[in-house]
Amino acid sequence: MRPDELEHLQLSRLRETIERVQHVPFYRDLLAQEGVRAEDIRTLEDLQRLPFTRKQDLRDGYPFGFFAVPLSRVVRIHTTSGTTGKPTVVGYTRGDLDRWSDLIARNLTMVGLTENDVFQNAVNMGMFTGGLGFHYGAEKVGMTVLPAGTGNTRRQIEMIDDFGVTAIHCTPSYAMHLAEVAEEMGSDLPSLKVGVFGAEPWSDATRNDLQDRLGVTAYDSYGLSELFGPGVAFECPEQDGLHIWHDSYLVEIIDPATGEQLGPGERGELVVTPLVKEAMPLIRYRTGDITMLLEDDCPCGRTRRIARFSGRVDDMLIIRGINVFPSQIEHILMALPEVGDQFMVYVDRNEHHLDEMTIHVEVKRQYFSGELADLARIQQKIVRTLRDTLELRTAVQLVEPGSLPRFEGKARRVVDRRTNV
Ligand code: DLL
Repeated sequence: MRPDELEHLQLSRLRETIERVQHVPFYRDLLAQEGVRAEDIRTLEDLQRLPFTRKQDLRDGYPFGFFAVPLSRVVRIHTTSGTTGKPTVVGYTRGDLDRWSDLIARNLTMVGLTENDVFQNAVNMGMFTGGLGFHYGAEKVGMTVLPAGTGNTRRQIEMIDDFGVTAIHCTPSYAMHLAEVAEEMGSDLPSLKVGVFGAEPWSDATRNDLQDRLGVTAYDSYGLSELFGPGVAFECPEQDGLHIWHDSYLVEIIDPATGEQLGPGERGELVVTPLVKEAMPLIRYRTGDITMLLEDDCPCGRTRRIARFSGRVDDMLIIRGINVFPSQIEHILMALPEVGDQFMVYVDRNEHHLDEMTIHVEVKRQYFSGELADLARIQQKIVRTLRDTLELRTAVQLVEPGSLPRFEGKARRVVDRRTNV
C-alpha cells in the first residue's frame, strides 16, 4: 500500500475506533473530560491528544467493563495475568476472530509457510491466546495443524518425526527443552525447518542455539492478549527486527516517564492503538514492553520495523511463557492467615532449560514453632493457592519469621537468576 493510502486508512480506522469506544463508559467519560470527539482527529498527529489506557484500567473494568458490544456478540473470551488477584479479560466478536487469524496467517505466510507445511502448535490451548490464536491462523494458511499443547515432550518429538512436522510453535524456553529431549532420544528432527517462538523474551544467543540444535530458522513472534494475542509483530526472513501490520495497529514509542513520543533509534515503551478490534477496542494501550523503531527500512520491502524486545517498564516476570506480577504473589500470600511479614521470590532456569520459581515465605511465629505436620499442611496450601491463581507450579519453602531480608527503600523481593534470557 502506498504511504498516503495507508495513512488515510489508518486515520479512518482510528476515527471508527473512537466512535466504537463510546460504548465503553470508561472511554466515554474520559474523552468527554478531555473534550475529544472523533471529528477532532484530523491527522495521525492528533493521536497524541488522546489519553493512554493502562492494564490497571482494564483491571478496574473487570470482567466485561471494556466490552464495546453486548455479550451476545462476544463469541470468545481469553484471559491473561492481571496485576493482582483477577486476570485481565479480553473478548472477541466473530469478526475479531476472523481478523486475528488473518493477521497470524499473514505472519506465517511472511516466513514462507504454505498449505504444504505440517504445523505443531506446542503451547497451552486454554485461556492463553497463543494456542487457539495460532491454531486458527495456521489453519487459515491451510497447513496441517497439530494442536499438541504442552508437556509430554517425548511424545511431541515422536509426533514431529512420525508426522513429518515442518514448523513448530512454542515458547523459546520450551524449544530448548525439546532440543534437549530430541538429543537424548537420538532424533535430529530432519523434517523441521521453521521455528516460531514467542510469548517471552529471548536472546540472539538462544536463537543461534535453537537454530543449530533443532535445524530450524527461528523467528520471533510478539503479541499480547489485550491486542488480540500473538500476531502483533513478527520477524520476516531477514530476522532483523519485527514487522507490525500497520493497517491494524497504530504504533508509538514513548518515554514511559513523560509520555512523550520518541523517534527512531530511541528506546521506550511500545504503545499501540488497535484499529480493527470490535469487541474490545482500546486507545493508546501501554504494553509495558520496551523496544524502539528501527531507523532504516527492511530489505524485505515491508519498510518499518521495531527492535526485538529488551525488557519491561514494570516488574512483570515471564515464567515458562506465563506472565507473573510480583504484586499477584503478594496478593495471594498476604491473604493467607498463616503467612508472616516477608517473602522472597527466586527465579532460575534449570539444567533442562525450564524456568523454576522458588518462593521463600515467612510463617507466623505460632505456626513455625508448632507441629511439623502443620508446617507441611501450610506449605501445601500455599503451593495449591499459588497454582490455582497463577496457573503455575512453584516451589515453596517456609522459613522462620524474621529470617528474610528487610528493605528500607523499595522492596526487592524478586531475584531473577536466569541467564541468557
Ligand atoms: O504472550 C501472546 C503470545 C502468544 C505472543 C504466543 C507470542 C506467542 P500475553 O499472555 O498477554 O500474550 O503476554 C503478553 O508477553 O506484553 C510481553 O511482555 C511478552 N511477550 C510476548 N511475546 C514476546 C516476545 C502472549 N516475542 C506479554 N518477546 C507481552 C518478548 C514477549 N516478550
